[in-house]
Amino acid sequence: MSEPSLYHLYAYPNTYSIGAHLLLEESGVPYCIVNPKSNPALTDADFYSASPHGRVPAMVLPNGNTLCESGAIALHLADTLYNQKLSIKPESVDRGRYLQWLFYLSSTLQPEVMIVFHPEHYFPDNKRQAELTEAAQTRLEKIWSVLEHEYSHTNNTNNPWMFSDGPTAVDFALATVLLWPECFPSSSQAYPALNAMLQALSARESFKRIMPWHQGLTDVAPSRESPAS
Ligand SMILES: N[C@@H](CCC(=O)N[C@@H](CS)C(=O)NCC(=O)O)C(=O)O
Repeated sequence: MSEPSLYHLYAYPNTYSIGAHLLLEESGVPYCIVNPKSNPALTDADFYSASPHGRVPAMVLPNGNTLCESGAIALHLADTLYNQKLSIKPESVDRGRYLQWLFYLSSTLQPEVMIVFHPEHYFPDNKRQAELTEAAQTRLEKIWSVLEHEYSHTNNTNNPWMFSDGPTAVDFALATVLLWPECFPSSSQAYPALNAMLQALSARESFKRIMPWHQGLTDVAPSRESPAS
């Protein structure tokens, strides 16, 4: 691949790439989407040097450094882009809580999501896969109630985001999973605050711009060639 002069996001539609894609869109930086399964210019060696497990999201930053793991990408982009508007700054009293929930999404929520989508990674037979999936769904219910409590507890009625000054990387990372009906029962009345956050996100231009590709409605992945004015 040629020398990076912009952010290259390795992404497949409707995956953990959504959070990073939203951050790039929101911040207005030049970026392009590289789908490792359909990009002839990308070698396996390039992709695996950025993502040792061959997973998305992964990135090549404009300085040529690579990055993988959705949580690390979210933290890094939010801290370095858009005047840190999508981050909780290190000096803020809320920084610890921000990190807590970012890590919670990767280390408590994500393992259950992985089981729901890929029980075959854990057991070969259908019966044990079904039992494991059922256990993961029960654990997801607990996770949704913890997050619902956090969103309803910390926000006033006019603010759907986790923090009071607007959306941050945490909201985008969480929304990625809320979009997956296999994991989150958005029709349930049990999670009004989480649904309100998802609704607020759906109204944003960044979301409207990227989701047709993630939803399979177009083959053209939205990218940005020059900085947004
Ligand atoms: N821990 C990783 C998980 C990423 C992940 O599992 N990505 C999936 C898509 S959501 C993937 O690339 N799967 C393709 C594969 O495993 O070959 C992260 O948070 O970035």
